[in-house]
Amino acid sequence: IIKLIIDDKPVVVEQGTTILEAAKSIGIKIPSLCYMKMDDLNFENKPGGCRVCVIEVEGRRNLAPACKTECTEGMVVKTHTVRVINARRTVVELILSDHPAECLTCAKSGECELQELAQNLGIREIHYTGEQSHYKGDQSPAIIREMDKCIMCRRCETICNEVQTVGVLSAVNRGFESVVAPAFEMDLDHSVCTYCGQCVAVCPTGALTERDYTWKVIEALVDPQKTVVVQTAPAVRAALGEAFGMEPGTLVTGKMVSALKKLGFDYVFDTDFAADLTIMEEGTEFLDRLTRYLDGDKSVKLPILTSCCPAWVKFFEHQFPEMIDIPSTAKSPQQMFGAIAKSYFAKKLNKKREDLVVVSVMPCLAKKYECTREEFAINGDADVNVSITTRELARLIRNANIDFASLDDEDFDQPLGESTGAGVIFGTTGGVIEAAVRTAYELHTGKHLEKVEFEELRGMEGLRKATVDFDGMKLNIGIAHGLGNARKLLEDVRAGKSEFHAIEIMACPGGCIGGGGQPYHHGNVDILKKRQKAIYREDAGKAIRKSHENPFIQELYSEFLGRPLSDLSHELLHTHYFN
Ligand code: HC0
Ligand code: SF4
Repeated sequence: IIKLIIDDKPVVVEQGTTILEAAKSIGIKIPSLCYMKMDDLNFENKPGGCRVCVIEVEGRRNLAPACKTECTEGMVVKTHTVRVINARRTVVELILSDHPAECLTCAKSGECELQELAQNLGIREIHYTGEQSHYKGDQSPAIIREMDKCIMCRRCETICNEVQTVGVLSAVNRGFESVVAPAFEMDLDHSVCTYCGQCVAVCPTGALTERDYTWKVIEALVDPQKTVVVQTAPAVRAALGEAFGMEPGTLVTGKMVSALKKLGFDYVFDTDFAADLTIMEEGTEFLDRLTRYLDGDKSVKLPILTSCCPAWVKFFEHQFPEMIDIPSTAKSPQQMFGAIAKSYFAKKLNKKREDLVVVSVMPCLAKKYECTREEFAINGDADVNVSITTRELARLIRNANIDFASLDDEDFDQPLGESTGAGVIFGTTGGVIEAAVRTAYELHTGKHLEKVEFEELRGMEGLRKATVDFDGMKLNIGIAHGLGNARKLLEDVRAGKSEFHAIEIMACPGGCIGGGGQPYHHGNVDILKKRQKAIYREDAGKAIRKSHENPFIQELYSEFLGRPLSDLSHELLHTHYFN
């Protein structure tokens, strides 16, 4: 235990604590730019490069970076002396001297950590001039890289390498030429990038942003020939409010529906409906595989892996190509929705599939890429035409001058807008498998499931396991979020050491609530936890909480699909993977 004084306040900390963390523990915020830490998610970036967090330690001649300096007994620290502030201003001015002055039009304006810092330090003039460096950027279907705006904080590199273990981004070249890029500075879409968007989620500036498709949506909305249908992902409702200044964890489902109707969508539907449909297909597939496996059928493999997260799908296609027969063949809810909207629903409207534009609102960047995959189109007409993020929806709402906070709640349209609590919890890590268990239990045992909450499947631990009792049959379930954690489970499967019957994997830390398209969390994991709680609240408030009890899902099967895994279900709702 170590005692020290920071800005005249006494602090007691454990050995090894940095001054930055010690100050934070007593409510003193030392500004930083490269430093970011998210405890529960195993993410820490502290290259000590930017020097914005410098502080003064009594008795020491030089200023010290708070993120790299450990507390020692009796230390006296000042975090905001004139000397410190002047040093910070110099540092930030130097960074700005090699940064494009494009704040007025930058996608990150208003949420840029560099901009905020410059404002807080009162910088009105840059005293350092000279030629600015220029780097190659690129545009993929999901992510835009504008490397002139990169400040070499290395957060993207750390999250891509250490948390996601994808390893696409690293610093190349030296000195003034150095830049964070894929190997050989190739474009992201030629690399093994999964489009998880976690690099975008932690980028402090506008160097990494989502590819914005809001104009594509507006074009569709004003086209009188088109019927425009929108679907909203489970995690969006638990975060959209933040973009309008609401507390993290505020549920805005009804206001979101209302805003979408005001924007002019012809039908406002719910991806959660398709999540229920996914459970019907994936749950049945699981039970089928399990029964055959238990009967000794050697051609059947377990565990089954969930397949609804497109970044995860891209990850295993690149990294575990010999195992592409293990994940469920069920399409993701986004894609199931598109396929049903452009067949079953188009038919109900008496329209051709090309007359419909399907827009999805997702917390995710990889969904932008998923909907462009060839197998999800017929004759060049994609099942889902445009995918926008929670942040882009917020922009559309502001664009249209809608006062979000004062909107009344409205209900989704029918029939593709009705969902159960099981569909809602897809938005958080552990939710997909919990939803699957609720349905698989009843289908397998023929018994009524009294308690639908499976606490053992919930939480924020990166890797979790639980055993669920199916009336005497013990099912081992694994859960991973973050691709590095997924890799660990997959390596066990490859080595034949996996103890699991079923595994849920989500690429983003926290699951979709932590998606790369959500309002920026700026490293605050509490925000993710609040969103997670909100998701479980929405589930608890639903009258129906098991996917197979959704009356509109039942109708879809009786009117159209027949039964789960029928020929038509296979054609519309299942897919295959590529290596
Ligand atoms: Fe998700 Fe989904 S739960 S991936 O995180 O499965 O993006 O929210 O929409 O498709 O439903 C994202 C969220 C979805 C899909 C669903 C799944
Ligand atoms: Fe890495 Fe994900 Fe960013 Fe791609 S999107 S570079 S995989 S962090």
